[in-house]
Formats: sequence, C-alpha cells, structure tokens
Amino acid sequence: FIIAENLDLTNCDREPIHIPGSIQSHGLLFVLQEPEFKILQVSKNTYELIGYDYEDLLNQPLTKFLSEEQINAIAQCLDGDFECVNPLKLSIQVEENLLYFDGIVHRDREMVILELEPTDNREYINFLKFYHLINSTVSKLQNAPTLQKMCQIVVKKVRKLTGFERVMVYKFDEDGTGCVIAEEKRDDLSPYLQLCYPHSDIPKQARQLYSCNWLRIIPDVNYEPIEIVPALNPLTNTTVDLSFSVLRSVSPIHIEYLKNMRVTASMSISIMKNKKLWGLIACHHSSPQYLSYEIRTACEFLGKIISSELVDKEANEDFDYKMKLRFIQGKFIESISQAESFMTALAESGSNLLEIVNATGAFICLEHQHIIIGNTPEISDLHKLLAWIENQTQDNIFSTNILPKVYPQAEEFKDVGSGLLALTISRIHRNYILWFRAEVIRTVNWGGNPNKPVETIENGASRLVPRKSFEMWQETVKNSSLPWKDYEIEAVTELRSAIVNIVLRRADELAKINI
Ligand code: BLA
Repeated sequence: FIIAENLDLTNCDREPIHIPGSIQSHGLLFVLQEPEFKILQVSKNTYELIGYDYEDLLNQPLTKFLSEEQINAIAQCLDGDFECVNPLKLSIQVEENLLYFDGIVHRDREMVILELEPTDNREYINFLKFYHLINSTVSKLQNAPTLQKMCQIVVKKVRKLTGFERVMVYKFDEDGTGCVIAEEKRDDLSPYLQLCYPHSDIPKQARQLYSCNWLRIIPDVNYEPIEIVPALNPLTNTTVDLSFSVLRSVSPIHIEYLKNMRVTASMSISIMKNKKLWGLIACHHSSPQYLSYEIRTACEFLGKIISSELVDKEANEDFDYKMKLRFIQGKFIESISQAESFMTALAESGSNLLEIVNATGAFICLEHQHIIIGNTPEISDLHKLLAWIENQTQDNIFSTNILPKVYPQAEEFKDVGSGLLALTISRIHRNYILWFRAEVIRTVNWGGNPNKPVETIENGASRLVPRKSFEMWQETVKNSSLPWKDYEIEAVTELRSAIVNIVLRRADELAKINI
C-alpha cells in the first residue's frame, strides 16, 4: 500500500482512498461483529464525543452505551431495506447530558459499520416534509426543456437546500476532462463556469468509488484525521473498507487542493448515466459546513433524479441538433439544385455551408475556382493542405480533430484549423469542400474569467490549484478542435450523394439539349 506520506502527484491513481484507516473527526465509527454487535474496531475520538475511552469500548457489546431498544432498531435497520431507515435517531447519556446522534449503519461483508454524527434533529423527519422539500423541484427537473436548464435548476435548488456558497455541475468528457457546465454562487465569487480540468483532478479510483457511493461531504478540511483502532480487523486481518462510510477520511492530496482553492467545506454528488459516472454536483463553502443527513439525502435524491432524466434529455438534444442539421442540409441542397451555376450557389450558401457541420470556416475548390467562407487558413496553405489530403486517402471523406498532430504544417494555422473535415466530390475534376474548426481553447469561452483564485503556491503544490490545473487542461487540448460527431460526418456523406445526383441530372439534361 501507498501510505499518505508517500503520496505525490505522480501516484494519485494508486492511492487506496477507500481504506484510509481513519475518519473525519466530526463523528464516530464502530466496526461491529454480529449478533451481539461486539465492538471490534473503533475510531479513537470516543472520549471527545461520548465520554468513553476507546480502550474501554473495544471488545465490548454496544449495550455499553446504547439501550436494548436502540440496538434492536439497528438490527432491524440491517435486516430491512436499510437505506430507507437510515439515519437512526439515537441518544446517549453522557454524564448528566443526553446527547443526540444520527446513526448510519451498513454492512461490509461479515462486519457491521455503525457511524454516529452529532445532530440537532432529534426526531425522524416526516415523510411529507421531505416530499415537499423536493417535490416541486423534481417536476421542474423533469419538465426542463434542455439538459442545460435542468442543470441550472439543480444547482439553484442544491444551493438553497444546503447554503453552500458555490454549487456547480461538473461534467466529464469521454477522456475524463471535466467542465463546469452550470453554476450558482455567491455574487462576489469569481465564476468557474466553463472552466475545464484534466482527468487527473479526480483520479480513476475516486471516480470508481463515486460510481458506487453517490455522496461525500467534507464539512471542514481542517479536521485532524482520527485513526480507527486496531488498524487491522482481528477477524478478517484487513483494513476496514470505508467505501460506503459517510465519515471516510479524505485523500490528503485532495484536501490540499481544496485548501489551495480556499475552500473549507466541500460536498459532491454523483450524476450517473448508463451506470457510468457522467458528472458531479460539486459544492464549496469558505467556512465549515455541517449538513444534516436528511438534507444530504435530499440532495442525493436530486442527483438520482437528474441521472434518470439524463438519457432522455441528452437524446433529445442530439435529436434537436440532428433535425436542425437536416433542415439546413435540405435547404442547402434545394438551393444548389435550382441554381444556374454550382459555384454561385455554393458561394451564396454562406453560413449554411458552415452550419451543416458546425464548422467555423470552409474552403470550396471546384477545379480552378475557389471560395472561402468564414475563418480558414491562407489560400497558399489551403493548396498545400489539399495536395496532402489527396495523398492521404482514397476515401471521399477525411476527418480529424487534431490536424496539427497529423499534418505538422497546420501548427501555423491551428487557431482556425485544428479540426478538418474534407469531402472529395470528384478527384478527377479536383472538386473538394474542406470544413475547418478552431482550436478548442479558443472555442471555450473562458477569457471572461481573469480573476485568479489563488496563485501564490510553490512548486508541486501549484499543480493543485484550479487555475493551474485549468492551464494544464489547456496544454492537453492544445492543437485540437472539438471532435466531429458521427452524424455530422454522415450529413457530409449525404451532401455528396445529393451533389453527385444533381451533377448527373445536369449532365443528362445537357446531353439531351445537345442531341
Ligand atoms: C477528489 N477532486 C475530487 C473531487 C472533486 C475534485 C470535485 C471530489 C471530492 C469532493 O467532493 O470534494 C476536483 N473540485 C475539483 C475540481 C474543481 C472542484 C477540478 O471544485 C473545479 C472547480 N486532485 C488533483 C490531483 C490529484 C488529485 C493532481 O488535482 C492527484 C494527483 C486527487 N481528487 C484527488 C483525489 C480525490 C479527489 C485522490 C478523492 C478524494 C476522496 O474522496 O478521498
């Protein structure tokens, strides 16, 4: 195992974050053996929270400080659909005071893990109250016309429910890059909206854990981790697995990241799509923030609602975009089929030609005539590029979103042409249409965020600052454009057959006239 002290930024993926051997200090953790719930392991902070030395609790039954009735409730909770029964409302007599705790219990293989968090809510929250807390939001989320609107509704509601100063939806790309796509925040904070971060900011094993356990909270990053003793379970001889614990101590690297960001409390909720982690609702606060289990559950529930709505909303979005493409394509084909001259029709098509594939520039080459629309490389570069494409492939379509990497001369014009989609209409007549896309960095709208959160940190630690990590993400996407979607490429294939049909029909008509 890599222990925390040996961690550095190169081995983050290997940190076993599910078995830190310690918890955050705001609660207690007990590892229990059934049936009598004998305490096999315990967090060392029992004296501070319930007035018992941890040594006096080891190997003792829970009756040492809980009533039979409370222990029966724990047993029932474990037997039943315990997700619904958590938290248990427990009280513990500590000298002359009766202290109240939320008891959160789950089974890990043959062990039972009981966690206690001090609470002010002594009563079970009424179901109707919980229902009203989120019912109207659930309807709003379901009725949101777009994914973007749905994310905006959720960040607003989570902020209202929790009081966090900043709540974001953080969405992952296929390569693990994460971008902030919705944000609700205190007015004076600088926005993170539209900023993107490399996959390493949330390493692989953390994503894996977050796919199983939907919510995690760090109420105060300045906590002293509390050891669980003995370190190895006497029966299983292993470190206790805290994957499903609510108090799990957090990776020291991530704690450093949060401190560098001037964040004192953090919570994040998983958003899943087709069993994969699609994104997170991420919350920040600049001072400690303790939230009741009930409020956390309400937030987790909202995470589940948006997860179930995602598939439909994303499919709709794709559908709407495809329909728009089809419409533009139809109009475009109609205009060129009616026009006297192909060249004039293409020249007049202007932005329609760009919209067909969501490009930022296009170059049309029909034998010796050329048309340029939007932002493209210089004409001399275009000719060289065309000669290169002719040698690249016999296919009618060539596409790349990393042109400077496959064609180094493109480095010169990557700001307008990091992405290329080339359509060959006729090789013999040298008829081509080339579409270009700008470099991603220029496409992402981040220029309006000049306020740097924190930048005064040295060396290795500076990597753990969101602004620096955003810069690192920029390095990884240098020389690339947004990828061409399959149906954009299909649209171009269809455009080619339409053009070929028009040309053939014209040739036919001409032949008849000549006769
Ligand atoms: C976890 N990193 C996380 C989490 C987030 C981020 C949201 C989930 C834990 C939580 O709820 O706080 C990242 N948070 C961000 C980002 C923003 C944000 C990008 O607010 C931007 C606005 N982190 C690094 C590097 C490493 C690393 C370089 O930047 C390691 C090499 C590690 N991040 C790391 C680890 C975890 C983590 C190990 C898991 C923490 C845990 O659950 O124990």
